[in-house]
Amino acid sequence: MHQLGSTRSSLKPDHLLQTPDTFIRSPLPGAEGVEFIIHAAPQLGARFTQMTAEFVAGGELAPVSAQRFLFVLDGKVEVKAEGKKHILKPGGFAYLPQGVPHIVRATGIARAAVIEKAYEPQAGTAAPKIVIGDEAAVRSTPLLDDDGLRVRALMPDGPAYDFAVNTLTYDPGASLPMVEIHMMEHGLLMLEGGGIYRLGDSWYPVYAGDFIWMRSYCPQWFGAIGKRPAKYLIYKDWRRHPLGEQGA
Ligand code: UGY
Ligand code: MN
Repeated sequence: MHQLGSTRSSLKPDHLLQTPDTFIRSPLPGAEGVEFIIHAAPQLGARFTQMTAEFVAGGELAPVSAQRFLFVLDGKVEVKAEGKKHILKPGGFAYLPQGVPHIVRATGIARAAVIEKAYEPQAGTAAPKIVIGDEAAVRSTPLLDDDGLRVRALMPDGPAYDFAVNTLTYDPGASLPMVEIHMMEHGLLMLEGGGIYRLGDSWYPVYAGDFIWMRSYCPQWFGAIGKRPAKYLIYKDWRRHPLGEQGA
């Protein structure tokens, strides 16, 4: 249906709200049977890429020179690495360190969030390891003692890992306890429910399916509204000195 030029999507210097009505699909070299919605990329000002990969049966991602994180949204995706095969269902996730050869292939129609980031090595830390998991099996912790806002950390929390991916689940009416302003940038995919997101000096209604990019220091706050919990998947760069490796 024609929206006569209106959309909830908004691009500002410190954030992007990208709603499904504005998604454009594109192919990428070497990926067969996959279309990509490229949400965040260096062309936007981001230091990582975040895409939604839409697979037909047998669709396969191309190799990448960066670290890769995968979170299955629909269908089944097979990940082969280090001689093992893993089948990921919705909520299943995989972290593939930079330089680890792997195959990501859908066994039927499937969708997955894909995050890629160049690894920032840190002298004296062990190399990161492959992670395979299921979001539902990850123990949640309340954010700052608020039982209405639960965080699940999908990446290990060691110095080897230079980014985090978490899910945040808000009961209706729960909110971030403060307006955050921080150095880390975010890529965020709304998975369930909705609410109001403050980004910079703007307040937006947001729903499942929306994508948000927040530049470093973008003021941010979220409150969940509705009859069911709101949940999002959120990436942030993490555990690295802003001026690059120090003390080497
Ligand atoms: O981890 C975070 O910075 C997270 N609390 N930010 C957010 O939800 N916008
Ligand atoms: Mn934040």
